[in-house]
Amino acid sequence: MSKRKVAYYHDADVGAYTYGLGHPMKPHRIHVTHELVTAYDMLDKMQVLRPKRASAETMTRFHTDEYVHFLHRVTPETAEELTYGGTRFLVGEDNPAFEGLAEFCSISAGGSIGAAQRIASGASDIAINWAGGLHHAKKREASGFCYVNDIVLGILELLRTYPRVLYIDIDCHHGDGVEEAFYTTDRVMTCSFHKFGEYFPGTGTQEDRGRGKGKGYAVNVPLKDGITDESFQSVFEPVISKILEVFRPSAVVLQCGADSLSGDKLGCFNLTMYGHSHCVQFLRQHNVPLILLGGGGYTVKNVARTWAFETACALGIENEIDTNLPWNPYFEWFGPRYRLEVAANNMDDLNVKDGSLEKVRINALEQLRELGP
Ligand code: VJV
Ligand code: CA
Ligand code: ZN
Repeated sequence: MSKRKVAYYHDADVGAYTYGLGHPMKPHRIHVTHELVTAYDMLDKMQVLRPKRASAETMTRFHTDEYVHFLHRVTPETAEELTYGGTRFLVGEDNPAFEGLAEFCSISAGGSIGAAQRIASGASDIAINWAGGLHHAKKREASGFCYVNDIVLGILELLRTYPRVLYIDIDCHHGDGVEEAFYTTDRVMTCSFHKFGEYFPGTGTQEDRGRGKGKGYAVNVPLKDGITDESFQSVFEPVISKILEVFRPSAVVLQCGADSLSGDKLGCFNLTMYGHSHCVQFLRQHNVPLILLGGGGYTVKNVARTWAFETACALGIENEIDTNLPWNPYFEWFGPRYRLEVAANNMDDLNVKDGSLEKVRINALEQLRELGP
């Protein structure tokens, strides 16, 4: 398999930000991922770049001036007042006003915008930003641990060069912020795979397909608990193949949310590291300019393992990776097995029990057939 030029966006400070005690979202996982990528000697095989931090003005390409101004001004002390008692901009415990919030957002967004520029200029074939993928952020409001929508900003950057961009989201949650941003355009197709049914954010049925010119260009694949590698692949491959055929994207953005892995603290799927990474391998094979982003993922060790392995997949060296972890600063923490693996568990796959997976696949393919060639 031919080699790809891979750009890896990383800011050494990103792991130091914290959402607060007990909050499931831990930016530290990016730092642990980076330590594994380093220990596996991948850095000298890629273009390692520190993202230029996104300015407030850049953020307003998607967000309102008022909201961006708020993000740059708010502190833990002024949050109550500036959110009008938690009714505007930040609502509830999911999105605390933590110290360094605006800087954290500028690193995450800067990485995704940089990745888009790097791809569009042709300097790289694949660009990676594990600090990105914050798909719930809305135009005028934070949501689900996400404040600035780095994905929307990255796609807007790609649209300066490319006629059509495909967005794929394998995070366990629905990619609602990205879907909403491009709901009425036929230049961006969004496709989210997610748990649906009494689960955050509650959107993403197969009836939601886009509006106006965008009708048919939002694809939703609602799933149930316990989906395995085999089941996931049986819907991912045909749906994505059909999209590549009918939409012919000039570039692809893949949100690699790792809460779809088995054993995630918030997720409820049963994917192994290999099932998750298969999505990366599948798109790399198709030889289309590709951006890999992070997203959810709440069992930190498994997130780091999987994103490190997916970095190897981008480089095409996954077969040379020793599944016994090399020495690294977190080695002891990866015990008792010290391995690069995320195993499945014995939970039921509710998607196959009642034939719902087959229905969902047929439905999605039918929607895409209508776009024709
Ligand atoms: O389900 C919700 C919303 C509530 C209100 C707020 N409480 C805390 C939880 C229920 C209805 N929010 C989800 C948000 C999930 C975001 C996923 C983000 C991504 O992976 O898609 C992309 C990065 C939710 N699930 C679990 C929690 N919130 C949660 C939040 C906490 C927490 C424990 C669980 C916030 C603070 C603390 N503990 C201390
Ligand atoms: Ca998703
Ligand atoms: Zn998620």
